[in-house]
Amino acid sequence: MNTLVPILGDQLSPYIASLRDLRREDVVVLMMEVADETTYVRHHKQKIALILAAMRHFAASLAKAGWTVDYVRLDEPGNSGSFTGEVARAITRHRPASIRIVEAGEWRVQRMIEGWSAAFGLPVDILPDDRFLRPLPDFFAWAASRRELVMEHFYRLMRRRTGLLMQADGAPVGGRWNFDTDNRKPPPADLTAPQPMRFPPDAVTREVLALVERRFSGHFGSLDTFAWPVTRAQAKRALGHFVRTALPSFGAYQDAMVAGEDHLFHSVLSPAINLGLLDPREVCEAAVAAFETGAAPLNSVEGFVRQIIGWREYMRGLYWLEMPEFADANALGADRPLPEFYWTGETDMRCLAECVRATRDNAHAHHIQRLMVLGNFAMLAGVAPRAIHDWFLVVYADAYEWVELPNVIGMSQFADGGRLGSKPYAAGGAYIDRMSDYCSGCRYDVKAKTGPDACPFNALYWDFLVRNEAKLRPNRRLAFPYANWDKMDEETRLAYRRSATDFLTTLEPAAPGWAR
Ligand code: FAD
Ligand code: DLZ
Ligand code: SF4
Repeated sequence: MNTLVPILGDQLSPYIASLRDLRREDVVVLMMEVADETTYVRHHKQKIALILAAMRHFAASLAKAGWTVDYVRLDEPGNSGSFTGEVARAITRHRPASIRIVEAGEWRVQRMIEGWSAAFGLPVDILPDDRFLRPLPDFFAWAASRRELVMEHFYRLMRRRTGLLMQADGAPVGGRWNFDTDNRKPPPADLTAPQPMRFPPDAVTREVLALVERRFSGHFGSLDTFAWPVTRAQAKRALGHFVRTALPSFGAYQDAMVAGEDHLFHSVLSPAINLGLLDPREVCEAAVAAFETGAAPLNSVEGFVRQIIGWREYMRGLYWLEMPEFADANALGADRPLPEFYWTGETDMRCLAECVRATRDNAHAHHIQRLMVLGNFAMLAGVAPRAIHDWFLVVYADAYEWVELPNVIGMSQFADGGRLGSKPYAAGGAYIDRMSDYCSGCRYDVKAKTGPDACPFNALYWDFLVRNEAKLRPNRRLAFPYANWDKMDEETRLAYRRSATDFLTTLEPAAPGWAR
């Protein structure tokens, strides 16, 4: 009598619920490298390599701990190419009495798993993923009790629930929930940042890198700089390094962007957290410990904890609340194809060229690059949400639909019509100029408003507001920009609209086949 325990590629946690309370002799763990997962979008090469390398290391660590692991490699003869096909083959090999699995991170895979009991005639125990701090039923109950979903309210609930940065009397440590006034500083001219810890590939990872280069040579991105942590031990070292070197300045420069400084003071831990190599709780606790010993200031530690117990949990809850309709949301009716430069980086707009370059080299970009440059441009230009969603899902090593989709469709594109955020994150060139050093080396003039040499973000911003006036003018949080538009004379308005149209007609649509 045994139990088959499939462990998916983003479930690489030694404390995963599916292995808990089982005797090693009663279990066969199944891990599957399958073509369907490596190609459902044409992931960045580093993303595939990271997942497969981490899976192989994790399987070895389970085997060392005494578990029986049946590991199916991508190029193994007979590999059916899908999770369901591999579970079927494993059933014929092991004749289990039941299957036990932790729920999938993605809707698509979860639907697949829900079909297994009927398909195989076996009991399938699907366990909640308790690596997240907020169980989904609790999130749904919270959402049902609210007229509006406000992240800040959810975050405060999570602070109280976890006790992180809370005083015994129930007040937040430092007397405030939010240190935004100390944060979001523009970068000073001489700002340099520590580099994240790099892990040279070992023999197992080098074998995976060769496989990826062979099978996925046409996919976006470069493998040259691959140095991700691929084991829990490495990820814990990367966490310690971040807390010591970057966390103290995390808050102040959270929203800054500097050409050539690809990571600034960000942790670059999202791939390890999303894979399961690091537990979100331990990541927060390490940051809080740094505050308690005086090694990092409260504004940085609070800002960092907010991202994890606030935004990360909120996004995941929203994903499961809104799927599957979420994936097709297009509240603003945007339909432009993705511009080709998102894949090539070939554009005169230095901010975009630099963010695409970092994305290609590192399979990573930090939040403000994703939101206020790459996402903002797509929204202002009216790119179809599906097209930009596909791009984001492909290009980042941390991209899984449960977190990518709400960030893209909800936060960055306003395609959910404001379910997630009360107003679009739309900005002209002045914002990018204030928060980065990109504009000084750009062929466009950020101060110029219209004409062929003016920063395209400036005219696109107004064009976006006017194009979407029927839907956006009633939004009270946009009263100020619409009032400014109303004050402009007809000639200025026409110049903005003409500049935007002229620019948009120069955009080359992406060749088919980059993403799917
Ligand atoms: P840090 O700045 O060091 O933040 C610490 C941690 O907080 C991150 O590791 C992450 O776990 C969490 N976090 C921070 N912001 C968010 C957020 N908005 N949503 C969820 N978690 C957050 N994050 C992903 O993990 N996968 C994605 O595919 C993804 N796609 C995004 C797409 C867009 C358009 C935007 C605007 C954001 C996206 N994010 C995504 C959120 C965020 O940008 C990344 O989590 C962050 O840049 C990862 O880098 P880091 O580890 O250095 O983060
Ligand atoms: C993203 C991904 C890739 C590229 N390859 C695999 C794989 O070969 N095997 C696997 O178990 N998981 C892979 N993944 C991650 C899965 O897509 C992930 O488990 C789902 O997104 C979770 O629903
Ligand atoms: Fe980007 Fe405009 Fe600045 Fe150029 S001038 S870097 S396009 S914001």
